[in-house]
Amino acid sequence: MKFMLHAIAAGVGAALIAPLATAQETVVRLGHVAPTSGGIAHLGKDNENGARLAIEELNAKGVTIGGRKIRFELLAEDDAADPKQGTAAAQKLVDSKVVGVIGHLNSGTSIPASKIYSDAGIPQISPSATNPRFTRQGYKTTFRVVADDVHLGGTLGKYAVNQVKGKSIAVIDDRTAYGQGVADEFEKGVKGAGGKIVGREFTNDKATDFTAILTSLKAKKPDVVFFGGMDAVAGPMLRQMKQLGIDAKFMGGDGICTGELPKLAAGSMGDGQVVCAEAGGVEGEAKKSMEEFNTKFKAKFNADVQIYAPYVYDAVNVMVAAMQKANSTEPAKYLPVLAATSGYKGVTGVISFDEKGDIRNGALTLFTYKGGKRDQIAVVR
Ligand code: ABU
Repeated sequence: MKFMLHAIAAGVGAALIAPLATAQETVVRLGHVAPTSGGIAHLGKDNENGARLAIEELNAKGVTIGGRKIRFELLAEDDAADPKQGTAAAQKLVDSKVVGVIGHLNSGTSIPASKIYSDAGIPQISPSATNPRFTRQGYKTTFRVVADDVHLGGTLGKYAVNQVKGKSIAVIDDRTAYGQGVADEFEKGVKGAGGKIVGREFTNDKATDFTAILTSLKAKKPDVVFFGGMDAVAGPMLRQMKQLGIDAKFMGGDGICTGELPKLAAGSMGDGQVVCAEAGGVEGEAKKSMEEFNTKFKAKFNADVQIYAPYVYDAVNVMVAAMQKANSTEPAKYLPVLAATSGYKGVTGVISFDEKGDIRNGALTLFTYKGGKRDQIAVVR
């Protein structure tokens, strides 16, 4: 009788009546935004799959908040890494009444979208946007679970001078919020460590021909070339460096530090030639949970993690943990609890947010590539 009343109250026809347990579930929508089309679609899909895995597990486990059984629904949007499409996707999610957003992947989309989420009071956690501006706009709704470009670029700049022993360092960026920002921080790090920048060039995030800028840099005889940008551009750039006979180490931030880079470089990367950094990482005992995640991810999606899927997975879970602690899925109620997150143990390490919404004590993992695979050098803080 209870079952029938519930179904009738819900206005559901008899033929469509679902079992009581399902009928009593409350659907709570979470948004995810990343570029699932365009040059870095492989990274967008990697991020989106991290969110899908987290939500599937939460629904399978069963989450009760405020006395209601919750079924999380993922609204996944493609922003094509384009700032305008990023704000359109953000507005669409707000209009769809999501209670939280994981994303966007890029700094260039996360930053403009953050105003829309802030105006709507909706918490946003980026798993991968590293431009420092993202969390420095004074918005209470903006969080990230990775280190920023000040840390990333600065560390790589010092590393280029002190460990790689670069004597003449060239810098290229793709003029995006991320690429230009991380290249600027790298340059500061090089200079701070007493190193010399012999040239600075730029391209864009859709370019495929770098002959002019590489020829100009070749004349300056760089022993290190740093690229601020993403793997889809770095791969062809490495190929053209080889064709032009530029025998230099190639460095970059997290945007190039992906599983896909060797394929994109199509056999033109020497072992140990590339040095890059993921804007997070785990060491010691904590590596086990990351490895377990990677195995689970591969079994489910028949694909290796590219880079940020586990950070997306943690971002979803840290958001839901705040809802559980606040005993509410209402953004206004769980937002202060999310902001106070401290010591949350995720697969990517311990997550605590500072007053800006940045991760405290964020790690970096330096990698090179050997035999076409990422090879960890060190985790640094
Ligand atoms: N952090 C690299 C990729 C995303 C971005 O910040 O644009």
